[in-house]
Amino acid sequence: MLGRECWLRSETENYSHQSPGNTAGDNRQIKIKSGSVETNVHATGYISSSFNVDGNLKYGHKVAENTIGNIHTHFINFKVDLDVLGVENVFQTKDMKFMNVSLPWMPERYAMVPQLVEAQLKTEKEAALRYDTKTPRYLHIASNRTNRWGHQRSYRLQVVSFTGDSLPETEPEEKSMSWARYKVAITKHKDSEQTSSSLYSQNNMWTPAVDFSKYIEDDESIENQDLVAWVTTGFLHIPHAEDIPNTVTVGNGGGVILRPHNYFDEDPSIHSPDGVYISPGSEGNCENNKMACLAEDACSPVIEPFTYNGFEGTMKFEE
Ligand SMILES: [Cu+2]
Repeated sequence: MLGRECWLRSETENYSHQSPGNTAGDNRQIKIKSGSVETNVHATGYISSSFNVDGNLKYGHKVAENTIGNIHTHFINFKVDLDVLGVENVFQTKDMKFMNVSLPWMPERYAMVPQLVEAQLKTEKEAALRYDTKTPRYLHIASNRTNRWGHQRSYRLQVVSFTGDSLPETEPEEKSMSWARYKVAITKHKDSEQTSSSLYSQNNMWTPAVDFSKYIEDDESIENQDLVAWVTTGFLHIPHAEDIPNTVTVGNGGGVILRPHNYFDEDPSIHSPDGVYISPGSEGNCENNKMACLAEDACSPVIEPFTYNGFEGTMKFEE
């Protein structure tokens, strides 16, 4: 089956940073027909740089004559307002733990067997997963309705991120990006909590227009509520020679993938109209399996050899 996707791409200018950094971002949203949606942001544009003076190399690498690329961080916060089969949802986590189990066919021998660990986090404070803590590997917005196999229908938030420390909370400026304290935070949807930050926060970082941590302070119940997930991604940028002339996009980004997880009864893309089913014995059938007929089916069209006779006869210059 063809892995067809829908890509939406846009460019932003000068997204907000903890320290001045690159001046452009490449935003992508990819819709995949298995029901997944991936959204990510990559940095590009000119690096954060400064004039190289003696002793400056502890702040970055030299990338050109008299120029160093200053180390800085990129933090990106996504608001994921997801409703799974209606607005009444719960926040579920899944992971595994090893259990020492006696082998049924050899009871005196033991083996470490991975077992499923599931939990439901019930309040906003519980569900504010701090960046410096170990968090479960699977995070889900789930419905209490079940699929054909009896499991809660959910969408998984799979976070792609290489963020590390943000500013310490003791720094007064940190309040303006307090969303970076959490890898993921789940809040009850409120019309007054539209965004995790504000354009105006950069004008007054000490008493910012929006302080995200306040959304969590009231510690409301997130059980069977309309939920919003706030996802922090990003990376540490140590500019290097290959960031000249422009920041490399590859690997310099962060994003989140929303994946159906027991939401369906099977992979829905199997019902795509362009799906092809090849039954045993029909491997050589050219109609369904084009790969079987590559010898007959040329990949590129046959085109007349290219000839060029200059501009003679096509352009006339009058004296
Ligand atoms: Cu950067």
